[in-house]
Amino acid sequence: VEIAARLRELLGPDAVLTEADVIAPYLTDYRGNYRGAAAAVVQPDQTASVSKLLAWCNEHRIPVVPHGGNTSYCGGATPSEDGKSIVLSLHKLNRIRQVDSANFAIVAEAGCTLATVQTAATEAARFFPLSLGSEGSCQIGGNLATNAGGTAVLRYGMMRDLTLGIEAVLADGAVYSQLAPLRKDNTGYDLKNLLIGSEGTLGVITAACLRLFPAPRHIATAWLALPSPAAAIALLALLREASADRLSSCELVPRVALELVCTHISQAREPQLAPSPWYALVELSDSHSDAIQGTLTNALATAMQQGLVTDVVIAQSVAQRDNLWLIRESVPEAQRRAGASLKHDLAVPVARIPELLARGTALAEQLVPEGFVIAYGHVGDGNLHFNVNQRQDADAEEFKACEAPLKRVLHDLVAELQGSFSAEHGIGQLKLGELERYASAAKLQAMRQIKQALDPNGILNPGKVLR
Ligand code: 2HG
Ligand code: ZN
Repeated sequence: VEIAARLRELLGPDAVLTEADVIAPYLTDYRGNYRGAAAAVVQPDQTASVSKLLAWCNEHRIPVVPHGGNTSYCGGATPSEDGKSIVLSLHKLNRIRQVDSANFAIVAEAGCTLATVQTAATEAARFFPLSLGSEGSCQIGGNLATNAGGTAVLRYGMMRDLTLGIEAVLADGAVYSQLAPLRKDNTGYDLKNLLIGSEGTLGVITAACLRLFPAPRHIATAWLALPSPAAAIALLALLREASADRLSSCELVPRVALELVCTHISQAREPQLAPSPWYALVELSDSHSDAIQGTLTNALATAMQQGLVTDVVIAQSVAQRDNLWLIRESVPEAQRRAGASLKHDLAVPVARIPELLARGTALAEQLVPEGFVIAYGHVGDGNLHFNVNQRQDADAEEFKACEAPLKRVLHDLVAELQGSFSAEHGIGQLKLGELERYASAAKLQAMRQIKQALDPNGILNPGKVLR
């Protein structure tokens, strides 16, 4: 009660929420895996208020848990159970401060949804390429905090690659601000790239200057049937070469994922091609030339001759393209509706994807008879969501008991293949132990020293990333 009263004095009465039913949504994660408690939820609408809040919390050693669109898969925005934390919701810091067409840049506050930023760029005849299934609800602050990836990384990179500058509040309330649209700035340590991906443990990002691109006016999208994951890797190289690297997406979808989407997502329409064990969604785009459609058609003819592709549907309208993307982006939701699942966000060097799939599937089938593998995703980036769903008639407890042993063998496998156990979903509280296990001693020590230097009182999102 006392903390809430002090916060109201500090930030104004409207910025502080304490009613149990109002704050409940901030205390649990999207997947329902974590449940926490908090002394209050605060919702400042200015960077200066975030600064005041952190200075006060630092002085009083009160933990602060930054909170965006709450779409974390790793419990990164859920407070601990002890009720001592303050949840800092950024949703009212939601202005587009500037769209700067000449510099191909946009300055957005942390609480803007990703879709808001995409739309603001489009209205200025520019393009912001980060694209995720949750783009209507996830927020730029969370995208930055987790270095989000998605379906256009292949061509445009992850959030780090798309950021020119940030404004962030450090643990003691100091405001670091570098929002100029500079492509080049070699003046000392890169605080921007240190804070991006730090999941709110080193500072709270309040705004960012993001890169924009020429709008892709010509887009060619196809849904392909493939005999194998190895064919997908060969196809990836063929399409990159044939299109002078204008391939923006290359997503792999197994037959079982398509079937789940067709069963559970009523708006999705199954593409009309011969049944196949694997499918790929590929997209080429060009800001200038409409020859891109012909480039795709010719490249796919070559791919068919080489046996890399067995059947093809090329989208003939925006509605058809939207349907293909709906299928891909609905896989997580279809999986959720189909029942419990064990998720692994794995990355390996692209050429090792077939080995990851073959060995990973054999391990999962052996260890989890109650489940079936549904591995899909950003094959062009070497990143697969290697998920295992519970079979309908299977025993829920037996399935759940497989979680730890399956995780161990899969993460050991990616370590052997020189990969990552967290490609794009972060560490949060879910993967703390995994980071401790797989990161080198040198890396862990440097990370702990950085944390100690920037947040000596440990108030910033404690229990996330590092213990
Ligand atoms: C995607 O690529 C998301 O669809 C979610 O990263 C993946 O649910 C998943 O495992
Ligand atoms: Zn993904």
